[in-house]
Amino acid sequence: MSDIMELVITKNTGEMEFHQAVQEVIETVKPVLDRNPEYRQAAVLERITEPERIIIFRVPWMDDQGQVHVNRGFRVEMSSAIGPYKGGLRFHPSVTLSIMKFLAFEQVFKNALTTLAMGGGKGGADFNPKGKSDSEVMRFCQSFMAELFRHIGPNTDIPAGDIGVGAREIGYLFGMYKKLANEFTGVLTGKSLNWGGSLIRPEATGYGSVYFAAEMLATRNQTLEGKVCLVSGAGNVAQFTTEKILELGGKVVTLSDSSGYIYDEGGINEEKLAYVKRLKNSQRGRIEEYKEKYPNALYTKADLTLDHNPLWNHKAVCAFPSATENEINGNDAWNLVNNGVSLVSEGSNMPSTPEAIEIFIDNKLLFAPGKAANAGGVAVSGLEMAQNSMRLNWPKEEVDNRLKIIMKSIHKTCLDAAVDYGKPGNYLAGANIAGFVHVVDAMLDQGLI
Ligand code: NDP
Ligand code: 2IT
Repeated sequence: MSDIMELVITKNTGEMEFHQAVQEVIETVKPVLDRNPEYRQAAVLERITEPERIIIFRVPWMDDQGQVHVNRGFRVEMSSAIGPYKGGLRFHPSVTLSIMKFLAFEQVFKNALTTLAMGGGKGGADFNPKGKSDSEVMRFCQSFMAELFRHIGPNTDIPAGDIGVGAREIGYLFGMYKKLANEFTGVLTGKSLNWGGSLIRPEATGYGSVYFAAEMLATRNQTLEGKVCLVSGAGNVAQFTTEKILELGGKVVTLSDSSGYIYDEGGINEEKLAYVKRLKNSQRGRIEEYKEKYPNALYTKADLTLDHNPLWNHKAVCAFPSATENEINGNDAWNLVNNGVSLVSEGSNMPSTPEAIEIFIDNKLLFAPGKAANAGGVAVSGLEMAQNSMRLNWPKEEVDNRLKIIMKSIHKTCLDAAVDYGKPGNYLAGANIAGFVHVVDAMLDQGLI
């Protein structure tokens, strides 16, 4: 193990997800340090693995019965080398400092790949929005923002959504920020359309992941037409990934939530997808209900005692993990390979374990790491910030076009960096190296800060 990795593990005891994200980057950027000894002298690895600032705070709130609850809120401001801190907020019971730090770390390189001026950050709370009333969610969001507002701003730190934070939560968070700061600014992205949001922002992560997949397939003279795809998750990213795959002629046969997954051999068509959107976004129901509406589908309950996830064990050509981290382990990766999957585009952040990634790369799959494949979401957040600054809204076609151009450019950047460092076709190395060089060069320009 490298000295720097030992240092990161010692200084961040027990933060397994953070270690995992750092280890991957450190391993892939080693050739960059070997070629540029001045980077070592400037201790760039030590600097980028130490967040610029971490804010941890108490979030007390009252439920509908008058019972008080306390959650823990976080904002990790990882790097402002190329722009103000930018990244989502996650509300999920599994949120820990380690999860926040891994996500903030990934965000730094992802944002650099978009070519927009955004540093990296992430935040959230160990709050579970599931089963809570709208009023409870509102009170939680208001309490969360009552502390966060003093640390963020349209030129300082601009949060957005992530797991458990969608249009409803962004609305409540924005309302409280506006009241406390007494200003109406683009301090959050993912806002609703009628008060400052951007067209295509809800679609952007999923669409971007599919645009990236289409670019990868084009390098082998293929398209998505007729290809069977496995998609995990049933939230924002999974829904719009499915929508774009259908538009490009592919067939989606799976979707999931944390309770289980459905397999619909006939394919999830537009009508079925519209049902899933209603089920998940307004009724806040479970994916299990899909099989009551469409009885030909099979539902399998999640079983955490298994050493694999059966969702990844179906005949298919493409896989789009779009739920959460470490959702594809080594066994799942072998199942994917043995079922004929030749492309994996990571819509979620760090969905593949290091073992799974090694299997994908050894077996020559087209493998797009999350920081490249899912960068479309934050890219359109950047476009939302630009529109807010100008106080105008671009039409849908313009934003979608810019998203396509950005995903195409990230794809090329990854391939070029991979070739430059002797790893042709390795998108993981390419994404990490290109993002890293962009951020580190900006840090060095700005002196020892
Ligand atoms: P949503 O909250 O909209 O949906 C998340 C989906 O994943 C739900 O179906 C949820 O199931 C499932 N899920 C969440 N946690 C777990 C878990 N621990 N185990 C199994 N299933 C789980 O979130 P998003 O779609 O926005 O986010 C999905 C992924 O994409 C995350 O990794 C996020 O970081 C990443 N991402 C999101 C972006 C965005 O713009 N929203 C941008 C880039 C990346 P359930 O309904 O049971 O909770
Ligand atoms: O992981 C991510 O890139 C996001 N959740 C979106 C962040 C953003 O600021 O739009």
